[in-house]
Parts: sequence; C-alpha cells; structure tokens
Amino acid sequence: MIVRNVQDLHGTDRDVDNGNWVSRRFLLAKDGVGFSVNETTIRAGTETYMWYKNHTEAVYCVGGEGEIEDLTDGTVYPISDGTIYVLNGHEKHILRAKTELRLVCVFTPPLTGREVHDEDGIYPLIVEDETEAVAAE
Ligand code: 9YT
Repeated sequence: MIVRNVQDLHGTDRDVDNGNWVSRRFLLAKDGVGFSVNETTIRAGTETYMWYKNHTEAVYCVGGEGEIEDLTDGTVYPISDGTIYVLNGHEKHILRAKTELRLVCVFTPPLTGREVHDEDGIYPLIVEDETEAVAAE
C-alpha cells in the first residue's frame, strides 16, 4: 500500500514549479501502478496552452474557478469545484485560471516526472502575463 500526504512531497523531486502551475506528483511511473496522479495548482490569472500528445489525462477540479478551451473546436467550458474534464482525444487546449485552481490529474500512461524537461508528449507554452511569454523547458 502506498500512503502519501501532499505535504510529504514539498521540496522533493515530486514537487515541480513550472511558472503557471505547481504540480505535486503522488504517483509516477516508477511507482508501478499503471497511472500517475498529481495535484496541480494553477496560479490565478494565468493562461496555459497544453497538449498531451501521448497521454490521456483526466482532471478533477476541487477548488477555484476557471475555464478550458478545446482548441479542436473552440468550445469553452467553465471549471469549478466538482468539474472533471477528460482529454480522451489528446485535444490541444488552453486552461485559464480566474482564481487559483486546485486540480487532481490522472495520466495514463503514467508520467515519469521527466516530461517537463524533455517535452516527451507535453508541449506547454507558459504565458504568465501579457508582457512575458516563456516556453517550458
Ligand atoms: C492541469 C494539468 O494538465 N496539469 C498538468 C500536470 C503537470 N503537467 C505535471 O504534473 O507534469
């Protein structure tokens, strides 16, 4: 059995700050359960483009308000506590956080934890505000 508290992850290599968001990875590929689970906090006022080319992701919102735009058809869906969205078509999307968003994210195949650095299937373009655009490493 695996039991972890998010506080235990702070400051470890399972705690990743990518500018617009902070992700705490409860489960990664190395844990061997076949999926990964993380809590992602999206910073208020940010807009993040993402594309999980090689993964299916389910995202359950447990706090905050925002919206997701499906770039394949332009549909915009509101997100708040209790909303789940599932990228079962590897949709390119933009996530906008009106307030800080707390999201629980499940990936299959599981994230290894290295994707942020090698862009293996993840292509985020981080836009922190209107004057600064930083491509993820
Ligand atoms: C909301 C969302 O897609 N979060 C992504 C998690 C993050 N990219 C991670 O843990 O690598």
